[in-house]
Amino acid sequence: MKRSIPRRGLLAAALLLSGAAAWADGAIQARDGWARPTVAGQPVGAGYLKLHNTGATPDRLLGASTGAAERVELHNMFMSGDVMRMRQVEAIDVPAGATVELGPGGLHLMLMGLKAPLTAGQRLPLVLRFEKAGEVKTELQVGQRAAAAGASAPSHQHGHGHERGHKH
Ligand SMILES: [Cu+2]
Repeated sequence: MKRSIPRRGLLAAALLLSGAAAWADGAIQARDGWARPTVAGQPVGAGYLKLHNTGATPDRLLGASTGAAERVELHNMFMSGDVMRMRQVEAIDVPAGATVELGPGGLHLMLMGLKAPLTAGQRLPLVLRFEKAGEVKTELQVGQRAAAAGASAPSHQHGHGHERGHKH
């Protein structure tokens, strides 16, 4: 079973503008983490955040973990004809001096094997693992960030029975 997302989702992602919060100290900084609420029985959730590399060398996000899920995968979305699909990626590059945004319609954290539904207002501690920076701790706030930005975000965009087609 594959579910698809209308192309419209791309526009929604483009409307998500960055906030004004200050970055914390450290070569790699993470902020504005959030995750979509899920319903009972939904096995996976999606998490988003911004990564900023203040250092002079490129780094890569290799993985993440949270107590809320059995494991966290790095995913990207891509267009296949008129529908959007997702696949697992090995790492997410964070070039020197760059900010990389994980958001709806693009790169995201896939929370696999949720232990309980994610409910609005929850804060999920998250540990990011970078090739050079090592572990960076942050959190995901559960809520509807996309809706707050005026987008008609699909409420269940990661309900796919996960594709077998991971290419790695
Ligand atoms: Cu995904």
